[in-house]
Amino acid sequence: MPHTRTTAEWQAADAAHFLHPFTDFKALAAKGSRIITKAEGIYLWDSDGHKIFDAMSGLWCVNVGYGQRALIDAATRQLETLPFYNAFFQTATPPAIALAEKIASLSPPGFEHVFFTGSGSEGNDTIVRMVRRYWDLLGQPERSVIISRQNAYHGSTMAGASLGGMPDMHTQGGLPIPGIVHIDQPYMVEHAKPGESRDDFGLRAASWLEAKILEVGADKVAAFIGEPIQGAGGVIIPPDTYWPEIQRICDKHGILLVSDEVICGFGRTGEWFGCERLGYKPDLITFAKGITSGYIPLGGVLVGERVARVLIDQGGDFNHGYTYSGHPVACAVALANLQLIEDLQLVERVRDETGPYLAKQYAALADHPLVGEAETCGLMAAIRLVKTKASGTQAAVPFGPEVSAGMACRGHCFANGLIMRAVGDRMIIAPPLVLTCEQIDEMMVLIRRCLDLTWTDLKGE
Ligand code: PXG
Repeated sequence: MPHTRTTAEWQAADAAHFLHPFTDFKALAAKGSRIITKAEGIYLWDSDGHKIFDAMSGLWCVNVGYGQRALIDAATRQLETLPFYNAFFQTATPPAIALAEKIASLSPPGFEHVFFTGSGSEGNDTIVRMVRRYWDLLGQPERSVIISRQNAYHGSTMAGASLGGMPDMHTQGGLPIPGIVHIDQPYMVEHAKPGESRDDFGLRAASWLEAKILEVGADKVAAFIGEPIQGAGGVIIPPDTYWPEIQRICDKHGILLVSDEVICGFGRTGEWFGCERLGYKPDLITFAKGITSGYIPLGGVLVGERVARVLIDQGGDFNHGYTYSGHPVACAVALANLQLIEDLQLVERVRDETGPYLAKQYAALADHPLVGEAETCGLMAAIRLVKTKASGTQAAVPFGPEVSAGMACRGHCFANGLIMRAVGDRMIIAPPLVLTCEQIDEMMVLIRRCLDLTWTDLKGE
């Protein structure tokens, strides 16, 4: 689309007509949106011509970076051949079939079937209906409760937001829906006891699942759902002991384990799926975002054989699906995207090269006076901003609620051409997987500059 208007004109039209997601409409209308007009590689440009380093991959999704010709050509070819046909009424299109086959070939062993949706939220709605249907078919309809975690993000539909553990979402619209309960997140800063080791904390945090199962009654619990690493909650990386123990508890009680890989899937952690990196074997996997690198909306559920066999062999009709389940253009783009991830060896690069390099650079941030912890896993990372650093046995002191350190830092990032997200006092990144080590160096210069500017602002607080 030609950029025929000035920034002020775009902002005026935006304020007059466009209600943005997760936004205070009035405040944004008064301030004016930032208008992004083009992108290439890992960079964006705004309507005033500023170049911006996109350390968030759009919204955790542009894994192959912007401007990839293979994806653009795949979309164009498919639009010309068959822009749409549905997958209802005993029909299918070649891209949807080929993509289901491809995803099954990339997934951990035991996954052969894929259900397509238009987004991650729809994927998690599908999970709710599918796990309940599974237990119905096994003659245990009372097994309908799904256990999730505080501060999880699983989407914004009624079921997605209910599975999520964001209090600000639950206070609007009568959520959560019935049959969804939450346990605490495995976040040491909030929940560790003084002197507790990381491994011990991981086991204790997993034990909260067993306590909840016993409270609800194991014969009433259908599934547990979690993100391998909580993304929108602030890149909370659990201890290594956490997920294997969660797996053991689910197995012990026969409960389905669901891995929401909307962020962690397709290379983000240095494996194709986050569960492989964190050491567990789920029964179901939700995916979206990185499947098309965000070039076009697509999501879905990978269904492991335990559930698939029951749905297929005993299920009859599964009365669920979307107009865009298996959209041919989205599937064609996804196929080109996965091919590119393989050709560029992005998963291996994140695992062996850029992920370890980022980890080293983040470890070096420990000397900064604002940095409580700086942690990474593959190409996702978080810095916790603190008022006073830990010393000896003394824990770090966080900023009080009156100081918004994260917002202050985010403001400096905006002004310095870097997109880094603030979640409370956690500054988080998830850059495109095509990032090179030289570009990590370039990003670290920007991050340090923004931390220094934030420190200058806040050191008197
Ligand atoms: N699960 C996870 C783990 C997600 O991160 C969804 C499901 C929902 O996907 P859709 O495609 O319906 O948006 C997500 C989405 C943020 C932010 O502020 C994160 C997401 C979406 C919007 C904002 O970090 N993740």
